[in-house]
Amino acid sequence: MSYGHMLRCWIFVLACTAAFAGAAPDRVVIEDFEEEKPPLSPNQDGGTPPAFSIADRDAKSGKKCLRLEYRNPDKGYGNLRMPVWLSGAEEAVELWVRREKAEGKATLHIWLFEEDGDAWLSPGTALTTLQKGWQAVRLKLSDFRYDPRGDKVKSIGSVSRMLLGCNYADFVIFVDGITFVGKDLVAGRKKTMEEVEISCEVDSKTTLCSDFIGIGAEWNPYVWLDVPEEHWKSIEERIRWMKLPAARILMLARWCVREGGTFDWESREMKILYRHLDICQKEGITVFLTDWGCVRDWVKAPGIANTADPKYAGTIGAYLDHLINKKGYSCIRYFILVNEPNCEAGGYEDWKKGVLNVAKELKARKLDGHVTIAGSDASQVDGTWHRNAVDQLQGTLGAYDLHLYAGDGEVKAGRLEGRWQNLWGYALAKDPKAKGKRFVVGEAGLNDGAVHPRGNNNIDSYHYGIFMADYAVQAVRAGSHAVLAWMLCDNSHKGFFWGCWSNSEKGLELRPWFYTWSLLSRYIPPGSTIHAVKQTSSAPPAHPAQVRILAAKAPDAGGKKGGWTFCVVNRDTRREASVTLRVPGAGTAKLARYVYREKVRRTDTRGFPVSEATESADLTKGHAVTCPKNAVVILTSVER
Ligand SMILES: [Ca+2]
Ligand SMILES: [Ca+2]
Repeated sequence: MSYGHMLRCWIFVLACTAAFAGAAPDRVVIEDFEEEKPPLSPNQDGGTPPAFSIADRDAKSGKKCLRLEYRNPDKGYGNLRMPVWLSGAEEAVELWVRREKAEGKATLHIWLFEEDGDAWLSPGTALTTLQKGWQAVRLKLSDFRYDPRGDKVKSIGSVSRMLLGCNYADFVIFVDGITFVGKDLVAGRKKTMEEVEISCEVDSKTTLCSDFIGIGAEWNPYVWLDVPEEHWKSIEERIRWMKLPAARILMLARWCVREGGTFDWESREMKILYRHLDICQKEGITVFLTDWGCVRDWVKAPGIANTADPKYAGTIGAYLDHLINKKGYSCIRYFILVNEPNCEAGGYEDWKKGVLNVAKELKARKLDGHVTIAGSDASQVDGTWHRNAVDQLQGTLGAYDLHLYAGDGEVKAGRLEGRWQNLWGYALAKDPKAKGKRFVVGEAGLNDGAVHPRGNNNIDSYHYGIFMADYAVQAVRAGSHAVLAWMLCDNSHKGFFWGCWSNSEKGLELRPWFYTWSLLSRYIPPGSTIHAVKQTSSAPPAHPAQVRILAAKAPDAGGKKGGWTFCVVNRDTRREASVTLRVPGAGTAKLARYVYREKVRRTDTRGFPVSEATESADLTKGHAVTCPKNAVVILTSVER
């Protein structure tokens, strides 16, 4: 064959390849190990990850490659992690591997982990069987085994990390050119990175919740820590700026009841409680007063045997009478018997008896028209307690409340909304009067990183502000009338780190999540109506938009039409969202725009959020707003 003929053949082959280019899979190198610092870190999973370094000779692609030196521990594994993302078009992972040495059963695995912890495991590559020199290892995603370790819902599009998994025996290998392969992969990955366009139509006829109470917080009396006067002033200023609509407040019978059933209304603890209630009364804050219980050692009160003891209800009746009638705290609108009674009341029957006893007391004292009993207040939405409370105490409970510290995976995936819908839905189905009752998330927080009851290791993170906004949006869209964060201020308990700000010893420092929580607290006033939002998005189905929107209409007041507040939560960490908000018939509005993003957030000298702009919006036509990736935008025409 002449050289010319060979060349013609090659041209023919290239032409054919070009003609069938649509059928040839794309290849995208996701890591070539050309940087001094590879994006790898030990995976904290109890194994012993390999030592790794960048080798700057004999690379397969580019100039450098990765060297792994693995010493197999007794546990038989060690993993390195690196961030990756999938567009849905990936069909295989390829990598180059060159063996320096490998013992016996030495094996390399590739793991793909979803954000919620579900995993996908590749077939193993037995390193001793590899030929000498660089070898291509091709792993088809369809051969990966699904390992349900997270929420047990397959969503390969949410994969956020890859592990280089080392197993069974010592080895030293070089790795280069980790590549995804797939049909139309380049276009798919490009599409996945593009800004998502979301069109939202607020359905002003469909009401998800009316007569809203508000986004509030737990604010327990400062009986365990001394708070300097200037800090009291700052705290009051913050509460006032937040227009805090609702607070759940701890109360103990032992603070006022004495041996023989007498009362001391001027005890140190009661005086501190009054100070909190004074502020609530002055600021118009709805109080959920919670008698924390009488069973556990630190809450036991003289003369009270257990939750079912009529003396317990008698004491509660006496102090409510004192607080409301004598002291004038009409802000106490709800009473909760025992914090998380599923854990702290001494059993369901005792608690049920206790609730009925308290109801009788309130009636006898003519307080039943003023104070509503809320319950069950069970922790982690204990379904049995909730259902029993609905079934057996619906004639007594005027509001339903439950606690839930949610996992970030559940919230990010948008499943929290359905969970609250189901819980409130049970009450709506079984209690004919539930439509007129309020549904309250009595304690809301993040479970990941929680050190119950003291704090959460993520509380200082930027992410906490995203999580809590997303939690609130979903819980409210599910029909909750109030979402109370655990908690407002670290001064409430010694050594706690759960608040919107740290305790006085640590300088009362505002945490990032104060930003979103305070805006939701301030701009969704009591009496608001929450509307359904019809959302359509340009995102590909394999990579749905992780954007949630809350639309709240404030009540008309003083002859003025109530404004709108929109909260847009973008959980997508790669894509901005361009959101067009439309409210048919709403006309124009001046919308102040607040943006919670990681790098820059506008605040005043006190640390309170400041809007980035105020824009004239034609809501009837549609108003477009960009929400950065992994951020929250709050738009409001509510004036407060
Ligand atoms: Ca390389
Ligand atoms: Ca999953």
